[in-house]
Amino acid sequence: MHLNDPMLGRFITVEGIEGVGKTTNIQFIQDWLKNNNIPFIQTREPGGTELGEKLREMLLHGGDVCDDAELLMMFASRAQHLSEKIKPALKAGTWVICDRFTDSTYAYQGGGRELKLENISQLEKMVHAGLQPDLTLLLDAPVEIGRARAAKRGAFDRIEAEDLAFFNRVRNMFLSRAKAYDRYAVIDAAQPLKSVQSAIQLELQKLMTKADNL
Ligand code: Z5A
Repeated sequence: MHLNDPMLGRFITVEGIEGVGKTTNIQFIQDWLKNNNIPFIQTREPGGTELGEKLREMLLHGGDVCDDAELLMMFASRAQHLSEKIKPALKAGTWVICDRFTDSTYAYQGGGRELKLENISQLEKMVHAGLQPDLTLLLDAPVEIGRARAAKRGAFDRIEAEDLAFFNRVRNMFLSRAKAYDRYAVIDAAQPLKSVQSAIQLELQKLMTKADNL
């Protein structure tokens, strides 16, 4: 979403490779919003709606899914999510915190799977032309660190089972997009959690100041 449009809620997305601390830090963001009396919803992709959660289950734990089907399922989940949940919340002035969004599609299906970026861009235009996050927090850490943290959780899902080269392509795509778009804030997620959260808090304060000045 653009800061000067009439939708009042702010749209925050949290991105990064697996294990960098998205879930942990989304909890921190929720606490910060509560302390600042800002109404919000928290959601995730793929998922966030009944249809999206069914697609998520098939994507992460189903059998074989070919690369093009994977791409289209990510956008099918997103189209439903935007229509049913994200846009109504933003229109009502509610902030939305979303665990992953279209930047993940560029990173995983574009970078990781090496699908054509023009096709992703076409789908992005079809599904959410004119709507982008106000702030994208990219939690960045070397792949080895993220994987070691994620491994503590147990068995890998269908996408997590990819190799290091795949996740390095994913990370590089996130970093190259962060250079291209001002809405990104890159947070060094290899630091101790307290330092990560101080950096996130600074970004939230900047966003709140911009929203107050509208
Ligand atoms: N996907 C896609 O391919 N295309 C798309 O368009 C979209 C998604 C939208 C969804 O997984 C999968 O879908 C994902 C991309 C794909 N697949 N992969 N891989 P997800 O987002 O639900 O899950 P995930 O990325 O695998 O996240 P995760 O493993 O749950 O990790 P996390 O949420 O980033 O990390 P965490 O659970 O908060 O932290 C992991 C551990 O590290 C935990 O023990 C923490 O206490 C610890 N931690 C966190 N921060 C720190 C610091 N700073 N220091 C030390 N320890 C820490």
